Amino acid sequence: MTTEVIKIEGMMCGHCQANVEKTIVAIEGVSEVKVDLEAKQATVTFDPDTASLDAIKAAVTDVGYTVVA
Ligand SMILES: [Cu+2]
Repeated sequence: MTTEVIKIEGMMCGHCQANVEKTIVAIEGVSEVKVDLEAKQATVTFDPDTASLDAIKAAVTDVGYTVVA
């Protein structure tokens, strides 16, 4: 398991936060995700053999948010 922090722009409210969490946790290999609205970041724990950081970032982008790091 590895834990990465992703910086996300565009989350305005609790709905956005829940949307991003739901999107990331649905990815195979992801075991835990915590989205901090104030800090504009998601802390994601995943199995790097199954999920990739690129795939997680792409999924966040797909639902309409901007991954900045
Ligand atoms: Cu929102």
